[in-house]
Amino acid sequence: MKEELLPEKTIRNKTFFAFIFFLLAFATGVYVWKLVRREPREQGIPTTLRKGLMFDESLFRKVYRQSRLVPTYPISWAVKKVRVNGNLGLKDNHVDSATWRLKVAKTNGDTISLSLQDIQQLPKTEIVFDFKCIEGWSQRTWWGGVRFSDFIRHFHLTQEAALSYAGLYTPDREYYVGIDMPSILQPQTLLCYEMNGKPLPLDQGYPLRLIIPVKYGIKHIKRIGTIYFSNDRPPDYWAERGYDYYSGH
Ligand SMILES: Nc1nc2c(c(=O)[nH]1)N[C@H]1C(S)=C(S)[C@@H](COP(=O)(O)O)O[C@H]1N2
Ligand SMILES: [Mo]
Repeated sequence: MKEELLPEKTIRNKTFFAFIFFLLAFATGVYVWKLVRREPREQGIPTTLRKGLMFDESLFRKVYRQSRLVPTYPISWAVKKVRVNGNLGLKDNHVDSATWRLKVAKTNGDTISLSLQDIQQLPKTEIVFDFKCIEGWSQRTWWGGVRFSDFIRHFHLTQEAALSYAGLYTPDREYYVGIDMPSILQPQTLLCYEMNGKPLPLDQGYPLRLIIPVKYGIKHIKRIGTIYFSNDRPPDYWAERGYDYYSGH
């Protein structure tokens, strides 16, 4: 049988068109990149890229289920020496557990003031999980405290929990986070007062911090002063500096 060879001219034409196509694709890529770079910036990020991040985030929220639990481990698997990271809002080294109060702003305008004992009289929950920081490290650590959802029920904050977000800040308001309600009500989220079976060290948020295993470290605010609730996104220290507001993993 005679082989059907493509005529030389056809091959030359095809090569030529492939080359032109490649050139156009490359030029388009460079052009789009230049446009994006010239765009106004939102928190230092060009708006188009920012929109990409927002899209990722909304997708994440849709996929997320409140019932999703992070893996947990036996206490003996927890590290003994827990890393300290971030000290915003922790300047005061003289926190007195006798006079310290957690303030909870209710939707009717009232503020309730709770002592450490008020919180510790609720059932204690302990967890060992992989604490992950966005800087790229993770540590298997052991924490104890009150389930946030138990706290809501015990102090009759059901109207508050019907809103979309909880906001938390340190007594000096230097560090603050906003958390979507499904994540803060997830059963592994703790108002935490113990680490490795002992009261929290000062630099780890004494007397009370948030442990929220479904989120990265930035959301685990140390030394909570005030908790409030709202349908608008509460301000968030690291989201204001360009990090993902949701910060789930
Ligand atoms: N008040 C306060 N809480 C904070 C921070 C901070 O700077 N100030 N840093 C966050 C970050 S980025 C991480 S990774 C964790 C670290 O918690 P650890 O010091 O107990 O390891 O705390 C979070 N909570
Ligand atoms: Mo972090």
